[in-house]
Amino acid sequence: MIFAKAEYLRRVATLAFAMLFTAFLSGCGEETSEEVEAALAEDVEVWRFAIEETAGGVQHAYAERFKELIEERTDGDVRVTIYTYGTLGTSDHVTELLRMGSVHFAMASPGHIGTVIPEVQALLLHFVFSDDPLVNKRALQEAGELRNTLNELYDAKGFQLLSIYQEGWMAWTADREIRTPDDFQGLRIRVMTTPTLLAAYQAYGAAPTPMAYGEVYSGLQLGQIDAQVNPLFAIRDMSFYEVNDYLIMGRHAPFITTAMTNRDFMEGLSADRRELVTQTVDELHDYIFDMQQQFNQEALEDIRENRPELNIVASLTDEERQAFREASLGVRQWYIDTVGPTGEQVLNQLLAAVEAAEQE
Ligand code: 6CS
Repeated sequence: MIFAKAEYLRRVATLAFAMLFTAFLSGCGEETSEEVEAALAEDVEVWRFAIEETAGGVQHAYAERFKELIEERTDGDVRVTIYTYGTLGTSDHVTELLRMGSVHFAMASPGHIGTVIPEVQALLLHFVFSDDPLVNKRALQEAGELRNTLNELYDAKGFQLLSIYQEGWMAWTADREIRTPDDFQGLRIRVMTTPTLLAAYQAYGAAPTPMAYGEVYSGLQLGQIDAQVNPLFAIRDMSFYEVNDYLIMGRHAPFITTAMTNRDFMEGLSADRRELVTQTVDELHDYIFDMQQQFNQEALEDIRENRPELNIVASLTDEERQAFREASLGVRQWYIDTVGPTGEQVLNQLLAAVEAAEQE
């Protein structure tokens, strides 16, 4: 009951914030983006693309390439403006702005959009993906049953799902070494905002704390939390390695995100433009897979160089990972019980897609 009230208040606050930004974006407020002003003066169509990460990260690389290709292929008739993390608020705000049509494209990680589309939380469960990122890439790229179900779920909320891709293995930074689920006992680990992530870490005995991305650094610095979990490039870009003494690569889950557009906006485009968007995001699969690999490799090197005294566990042993795998299995049932039959369907379709990709 208390949770329901807190969730209601959170949603009201998000909506109020999004309405404020919509006024700002539609020109009632003072438009600050020089790029948008120039585009309006030239009578160019502006597509707004909001991402959940800072400049230089994986989502930024995706949005930049999308911008480059769209502008080139429309001979400059379309200008894509990218809004990096923070400029339009948190991930929840960005999702609301997309729903309202104030931005046209956005990234939505299941760890956040799972509060709006609960079924997508299947992508957050630990040890459901392959140990091989290339297998996961194939599984997510396939236009199979999983994709059809997710398409419908996004559509029902006013979105169109464009792409699902990996951003690299999740890694833990903490105030202690983590090698067994026992090491998580009482650990206040920051997680993204969806309930499945709370359940995932409670299963290890931790005390997970949902928090917005932008608050994690100060949360660690001020001792409000002891740990957090993100891919290496994000740990570097957000400087989390400065405020935790341990970095542990558990390879328990890849960080997955989704690219989406406002459904009405997409339907309002000409058939050619719709095809252009679809074709462009399809092409970006290979590009972003290579980029995230490169970003994460470079990030580990940068982190080592910037903080040589950081304790790095580059890989848990197979036995250590097996203990986490076993501790995580009960969360699948929790997810099914909480999310319901469509959630179960999504989980089964995901497991089947990974299995099929593994066989290829
Ligand atoms: O931890 C988070 O909240 C964020 N992490 C990444 C890597 N991307 C976006 C997400 O919001």
